[in-house]
Amino acid sequence: MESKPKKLFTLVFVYDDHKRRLLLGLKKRGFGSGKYNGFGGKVEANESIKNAAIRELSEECGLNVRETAVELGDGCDDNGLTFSGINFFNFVDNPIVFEVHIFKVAYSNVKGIVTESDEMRPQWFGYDEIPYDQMWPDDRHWFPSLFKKDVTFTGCYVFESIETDILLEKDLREEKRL
Ligand code: 6OG
Repeated sequence: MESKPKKLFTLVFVYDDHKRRLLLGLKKRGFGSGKYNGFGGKVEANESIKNAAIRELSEECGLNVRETAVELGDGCDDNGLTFSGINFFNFVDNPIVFEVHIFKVAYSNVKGIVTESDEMRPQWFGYDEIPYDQMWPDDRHWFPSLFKKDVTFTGCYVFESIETDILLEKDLREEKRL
């Protein structure tokens, strides 16, 4: 995997501890269509990973991070965005590895109205009702780490093919948040 070139992606999860619910989007088209996921996409040239995360969140579900966070959580930055981890996705038949940078943000730290976009249909799910059967198979492996306050994680996942959901290998490491 190390020898393959990598392409940068972002993924943002909006959580609401007050109502114990998580916002996911049903991908309507393209890669991963029919699956629920966070909001994200490719990092563009000359764009920071964080700015790409903020842009994709806004484009795909209408929510914008605040200039100044109102609720400060562990590891959250001025906008309320918390870096949570990085997943590497290697599809055996694909020459490029996906490097996905994952963030979370409290619902109190975003503005705007949750809005369906061409790409995503947003939907809230209770923390105990995450629809893993309609998500990428890697998600149930690293999701628990996403919700731990004191760790960040690095996941490495090998899929049989870019066309199928067959997960061949998985590896997850947690690091203590500084
Ligand atoms: P666009 O095609 O929308 O970017 N992504 C994955 N997310 C999960 N949970 N599991 C995977 O396992 C994934 N592979 C890619 C990264 C695609 C979006 O989908 C994410 C991006 O946010 C294979 O531009």
